[in-house]
Amino acid sequence: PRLLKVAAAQIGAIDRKTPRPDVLNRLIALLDAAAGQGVQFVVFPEIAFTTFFPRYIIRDEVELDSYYERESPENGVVDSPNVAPFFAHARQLGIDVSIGYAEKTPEGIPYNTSCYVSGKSGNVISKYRKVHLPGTLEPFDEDPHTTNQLEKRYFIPGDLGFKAFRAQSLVPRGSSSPETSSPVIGQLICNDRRWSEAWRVYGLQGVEIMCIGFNTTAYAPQLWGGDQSISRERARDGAMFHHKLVVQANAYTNATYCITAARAGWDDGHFELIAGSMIVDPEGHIVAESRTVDDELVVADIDLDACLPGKERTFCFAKHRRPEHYGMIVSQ
Ligand code: CDT
Repeated sequence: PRLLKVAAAQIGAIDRKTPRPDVLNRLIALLDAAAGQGVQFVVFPEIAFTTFFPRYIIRDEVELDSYYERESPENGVVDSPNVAPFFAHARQLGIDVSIGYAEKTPEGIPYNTSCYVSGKSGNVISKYRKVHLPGTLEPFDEDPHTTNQLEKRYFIPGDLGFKAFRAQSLVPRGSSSPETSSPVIGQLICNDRRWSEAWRVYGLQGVEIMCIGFNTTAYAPQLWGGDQSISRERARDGAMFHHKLVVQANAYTNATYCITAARAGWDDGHFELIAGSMIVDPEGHIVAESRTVDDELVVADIDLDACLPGKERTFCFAKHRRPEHYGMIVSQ
């Protein structure tokens, strides 16, 4: 067996005006809770250090710029005082983390990004920039209570593709050879999880743990299509159903574990985000999930070797895939 203890760190409500140090302290408290339980790796949500700002039309450039992070040229880690103590703490505890943030490159290009940082070295081992940006460029209206989804306005689509990597800093218990026993990791961000093409590209690279942070609006009929008169309860249930459906199904068809971490709860008292932080096994079963919409750590012991039956039998790509018939997927 290749045993690891892993966690999803769910983060509850963050308002537009919540002070940044408050969020930082909550993230650090979740790291401490993880260390207390012997967790080796924690997945945090998409845009974890602030509220989910793409829901607002923000015309004040200073406020807008305050949501983006710049990276240190030395080791790729975000070095702003609002963020750096998080990475320093993870390193102190020796915990690997995957966490999302709004990135601004030195050239000023904005991406919705997630980095994987080693708890041993404190270095960024890999980085992913969200490919599938949902929503619209223009707001539906200027009503401050309207849930907009303006990611196409505030980010450009990621340019790094879907690059799996072996996290050699994450060594299964009892193993002495990180080169062969450490997990193959993939990262997706929120809306990406609805696109099976993205999962398959990771599946083809032998992914064993898919990490997905998300902010999923519970009630936004103008975004989710279909029934415009849907009740809040039915909309919330539907959003949760589709979240679980895509994660469980794609974990199964790619024979991989998946750790999903939600930004959840009621931001500003009226923007509701679903919870649904969970750890899903390579057969598609949920092995642990959140019970609240608040800050919460979801922990599980996993055995990476549980990916083998799916990869060697039902979904042995070398034996059963028929790529000669899949051309339309990349030509259109
Ligand atoms: N953050 C994010 O990507 N949220 C989207 C909402 C989609 S709106 C149609 C999601 O897929 O959960």
